[in-house]
Amino acid sequence: MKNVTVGEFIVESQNNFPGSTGELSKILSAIKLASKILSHQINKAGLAKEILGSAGRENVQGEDQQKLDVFANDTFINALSARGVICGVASEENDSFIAFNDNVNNDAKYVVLIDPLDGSSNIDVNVSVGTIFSVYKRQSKKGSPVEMKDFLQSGNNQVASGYIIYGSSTMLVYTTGKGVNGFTFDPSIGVFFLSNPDMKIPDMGKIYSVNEGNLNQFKQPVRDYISYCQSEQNKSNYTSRYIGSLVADFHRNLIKGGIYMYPSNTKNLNGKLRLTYECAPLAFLVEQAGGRAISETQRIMDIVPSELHERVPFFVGSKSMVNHLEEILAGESK
Ligand code: AHM
Ligand code: MG
Repeated sequence: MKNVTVGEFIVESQNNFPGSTGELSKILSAIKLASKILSHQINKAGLAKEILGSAGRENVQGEDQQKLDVFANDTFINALSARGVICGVASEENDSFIAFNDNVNNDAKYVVLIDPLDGSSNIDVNVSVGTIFSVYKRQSKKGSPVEMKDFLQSGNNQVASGYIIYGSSTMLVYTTGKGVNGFTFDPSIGVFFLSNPDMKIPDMGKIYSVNEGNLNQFKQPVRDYISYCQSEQNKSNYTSRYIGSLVADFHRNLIKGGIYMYPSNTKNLNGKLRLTYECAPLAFLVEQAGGRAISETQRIMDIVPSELHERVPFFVGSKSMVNHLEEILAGESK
């Protein structure tokens, strides 16, 4: 197979859109650059003790920030602002959005939402972590300061979304609304190569992924679905896999087929995951790969966030599995 780099692929895809200004390509290339820097840090985390552990402060959701959370956040924001191609960014690690109000960025038409380092509590034990991002066109007037409404758009408005998984190898997987493509990083030459063209999630899989430690706190329909997967009659059709790192769980299920669930529970009425930084980008991507993503009541992509750090119950994966769960949630099936 011809070795296509992500840079070549981005340029080739841009040529398929006559009149394209190349701004989206520059955003993707800024994300690519930041991910290489972060990948390098993550890979040597076990050796460089000064980058492991807590940063000694909490983020807006009251979660302990790791030093690598802070490093990842700064790296992505600096890479994105330096290219002058977005007018603002909202990050899971910041209280509010950051407006890039200098002359170069203010004329830009895109904003980025990002979870710079998802699953960072897994870093200290050498388990895969990830970055999740999405790109939207601003709603406010070009040239004016970016506004909250630019970041609170329904997932349907996404122009691009994707993730980077820092696993046994580092991969960048993204969509611009024309299918999903995956690129694997070759650290010896510092380049991402196209390794998984036109990714499709199997319509049905064997894997269900959920934190079963919370089982007794889930609503009855979700418990019914899990019981169905565990039942004697289904024991050879289903198996459980849960890493506790969303990108890694999602990536495995995308390739093998499966369903990932973070339901509401009695402690967290909207679950744990964030609509804007985690659920909407993965929903766009999974739909582009032929899968589905829903909350307990609706399609994730249709939800208009009312605040930046909004949480939502999240069920994502193979179409037939999500359809089945949806029927149980709606009381139409057992
Ligand atoms: P984070 O954004 O603070 O890293 O939290 C999100 C992570 C996901 O990666 C993962 O799927 C989930 O939290 C695991 O939560 P739990 O430990 O409750 O199962
Ligand atoms: Mg996260």
